[in-house]
Amino acid sequence: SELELPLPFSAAKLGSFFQGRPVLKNPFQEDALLRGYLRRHLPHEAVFPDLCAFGKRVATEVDGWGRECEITPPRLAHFDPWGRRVDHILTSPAWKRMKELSAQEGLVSIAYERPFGEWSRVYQMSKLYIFSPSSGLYTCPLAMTDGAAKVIQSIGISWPVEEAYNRLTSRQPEHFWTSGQWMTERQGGSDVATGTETVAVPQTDGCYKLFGFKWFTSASDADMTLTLARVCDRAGATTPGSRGLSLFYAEVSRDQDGCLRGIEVQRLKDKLGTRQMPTAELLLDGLRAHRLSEEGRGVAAITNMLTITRIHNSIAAAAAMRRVVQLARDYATRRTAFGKLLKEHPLHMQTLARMEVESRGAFLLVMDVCRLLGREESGIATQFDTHLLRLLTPVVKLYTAKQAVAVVSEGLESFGGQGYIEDTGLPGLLRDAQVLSIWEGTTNVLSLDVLRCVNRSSGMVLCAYFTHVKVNASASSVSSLDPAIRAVDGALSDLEGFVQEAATKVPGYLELAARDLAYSLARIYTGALLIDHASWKGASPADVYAALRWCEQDLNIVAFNKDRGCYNTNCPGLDSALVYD
Ligand code: UCC
Ligand code: FAD
Repeated sequence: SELELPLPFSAAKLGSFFQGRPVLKNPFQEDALLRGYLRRHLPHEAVFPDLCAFGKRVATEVDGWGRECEITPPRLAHFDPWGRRVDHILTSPAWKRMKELSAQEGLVSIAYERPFGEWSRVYQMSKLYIFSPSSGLYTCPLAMTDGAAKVIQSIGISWPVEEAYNRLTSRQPEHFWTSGQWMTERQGGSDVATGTETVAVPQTDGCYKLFGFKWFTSASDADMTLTLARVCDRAGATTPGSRGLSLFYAEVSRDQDGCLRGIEVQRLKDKLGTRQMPTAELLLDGLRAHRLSEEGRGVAAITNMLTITRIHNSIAAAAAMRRVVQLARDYATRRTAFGKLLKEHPLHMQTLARMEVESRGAFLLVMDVCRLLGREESGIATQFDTHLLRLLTPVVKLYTAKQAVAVVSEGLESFGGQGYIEDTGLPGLLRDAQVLSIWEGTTNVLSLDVLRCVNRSSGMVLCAYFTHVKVNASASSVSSLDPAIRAVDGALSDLEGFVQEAATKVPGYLELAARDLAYSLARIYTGALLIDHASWKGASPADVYAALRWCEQDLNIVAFNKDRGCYNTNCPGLDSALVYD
């Protein structure tokens, strides 16, 4: 009868196949390049156990909090039950746990305690790199917190910012503070000099009251902020442009009724991504503040913060790429199509290998900038290092941000339709990557910053760059790297020729070339770093292969060349070995 038929579908039976999900394993143990890089440069015994334990915690505990931050976004309560304007930003318990964890793990403080001297930044950023994709965007307030501590340190840790500095760099959760960075106003986020309307009215006690409208303020639940405003004279007049801007420090505090002092939270932004984090529009209505810079030196004073936050941004970009590759390669061991696992399809593995090569390049580039920052902060940087750090900071930020959008997008595709499904947690990776090229300076603004530092140094930063790349790429004695070395040499000569020729052109020529120049600087430098790493005695065959592939896929501008090594018959095996290294 009908009742006896073995029907596979019914209300109680949905079919027997359920796809296994990609599993997040310990991101430290899963990352051959990170471990290799640290073994090479930071062989302190304490580092590996700490990163390994932290990686385990991230995979088993913190990643779940990150997800909770995404699905429980912050809300703004303008009024208390009795109608009083309070502007409470209500965040999830997971977001608050991220703050505690950040203090305990020293995610900011390591940079200031400097337990490993010049390598302390590399250590700190390695932790952030492991944490970032699981952090529910908590790395955003941490970036600004680190930047604020850096600004305070650079101007001198004394009243009125001594306590703030101690709190920003504290390991005690109940003592730890985060900072905001309020620069953008309605008329300009890039062109801060023209766009800033906020005025600072001097008070008789030496403080100021700020009046203005800050159009984007991320992590608006911060405990303090650094911000820009124009000091006005007795007649209310201010100086226009960059020369009128000063840097201010303000605490975000509440009165005994719970009302914010001197600030109204106008609304929270409705954003494509970064939804875990409250980004607000703030009316500054008499916010009490202290001037930290000389009058008119606000932009120059806040650039220390920009350097730090741009490096954090690059870490977040590299980490997003690493995470999507880790998940994609795991998924490729679980998903079958056309009779075999995805990892057995050569073209799929080639796709993942290309993502892996981009991730490796980004990692080495950003870690090299952290290395330079660490040298500068330990007082051992040469003039050469300082030039490189200045040039590479905008370069690494702009380039890795673009890579992250491309790699994470490709990564979503590697899960097929599931990559597009919200509660897998995967789409959020792409949404969050998209902001990396916008905030902290757009691609064009940073490309122009590259030109700015080239011009201000009378070309010395480029001299440092060319010398460094030549030394890195030519020191290799590994013969299998020869094609990569030739590619870097060739690209470098082309670039040198271009720069010399550009100097003879009409004004405006270099401005139009700025983005392409910045991309070339990033690609060539990264090629040299991959070669250098692959030449290290502890390097793996995958390191050599990655260097060759980068120089082929990122330095050969020819779109389709039948001689390309990546189509050789031995490649599928090498691609797989690289992806699962
Ligand atoms: O977006 C934001 C927060 C988002 C959340 C944080 C996330 C972090 C990562 C998280 C990962 C998940 S905060 C807003 C960020 N806004 C920007 O980045 C602004 C973009 N615009 C620029 O970068 C512009 O280039 C300006 C505003 C910095 C400069 O414009 P001006 O007014 O045209 O500047 P000038 O006149 O050329 O430069 C003024 C001074 C000069 O020094 P002096 O006066 O001594 O000659 C410059 O050399 O500042 C110096 N300067 C710099 N110094 C300018 N830029 C730099 C620099 N990058 N480094 C060192
Ligand atoms: P615009 O300057 O109007 O840029 C528009 C376009 O013009 C861009 O493509 C840009 O590249 C291009 N452009 C501009 N100038 C030039 C030029 N000279 N040559 C060529 N091209 C040019 N800001 C803060 O201060 N604090 C925060 O906490 C903060 N959080 C943010 C959070 C989020 C989620 C977002 C999206 C933004 C945040 N911002 C914050 C603002 C951010 O820093 C700015 O949006 C960004 O700097 C760009 O400024 P803008 O929006 O005014 O763009």
